Amino acid sequence: NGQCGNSRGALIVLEGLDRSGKTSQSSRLLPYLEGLGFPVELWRFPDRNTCVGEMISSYLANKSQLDDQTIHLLFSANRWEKRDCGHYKDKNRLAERSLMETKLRSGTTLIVDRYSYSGVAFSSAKGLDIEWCKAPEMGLLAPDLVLYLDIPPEKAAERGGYGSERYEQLEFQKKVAECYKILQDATWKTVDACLPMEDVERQIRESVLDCVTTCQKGRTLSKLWL
Ligand code: Z5A
Repeated sequence: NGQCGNSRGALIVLEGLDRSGKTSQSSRLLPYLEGLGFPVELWRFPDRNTCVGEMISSYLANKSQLDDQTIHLLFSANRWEKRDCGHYKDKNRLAERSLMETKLRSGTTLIVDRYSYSGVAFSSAKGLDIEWCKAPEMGLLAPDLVLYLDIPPEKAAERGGYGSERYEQLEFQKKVAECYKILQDATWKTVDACLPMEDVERQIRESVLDCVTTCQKGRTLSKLWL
């Protein structure tokens, strides 16, 4: 779907089970790329700072109840609203290019901690149909690179233990891991997340540099699952 032939930033997504190290690694990646002179921003989903994000946060903290379909659509809406955030052509019409796309095309690399794959993996692990789960994600921008931080659920559970948030249970995380496997495609790079932090970081840096360089040369920007 993409038509871009120009230099741009890369859309890099980190995915993986709870406690796999996504937040640690994305916050290490940011200063690394900045240090090399690349414009870069760190995003994360869910973004709990929007109205939709507040509803998600309350659900995750078990302070509110929603049916599985509704929460799935809210997670997805949270990605769509960030995509469009604040970019209006005039007061009635959305800009043709989203905030995310504008950033990428202006040369900013986005490191994104969780994206649509989390949405689909967590909801399909509850038993929702995978194609139904993918549908509201279709048309969002497709990542250039998905770094999947691979860790056995048992090992992840040992890291600091699970808190009180919904989904932080071993049996459920096992199902999520199975669902993630189904979603893997050519943009995925699996990283052994059991290694020490610095070794994981080294593997990630290599793939990210490759990806950022390719996007600078004008890699096509495409849309997810269309
Ligand atoms: N969810 C959903 O259902 N649908 C969606 O569309 C989206 C999300 C986007 C909240 O996500 C929940 O929302 C999440 C999925 C669901 N539920 N679960 N499970 P979140 O992103 O806000 O929360 P999280 O994913 O649970 O983040 P987390 O707990 O912060 O995990 P992490 O970022 O992968 O790990 P970390 O914070 O970097 O590290 C965890 C601990 O491990 C910490 O003590 C580190 O020091 C340690 N660590 C990290 N790496 C290593 C290595 N290599 N060795 C040893 N120790 C390490």
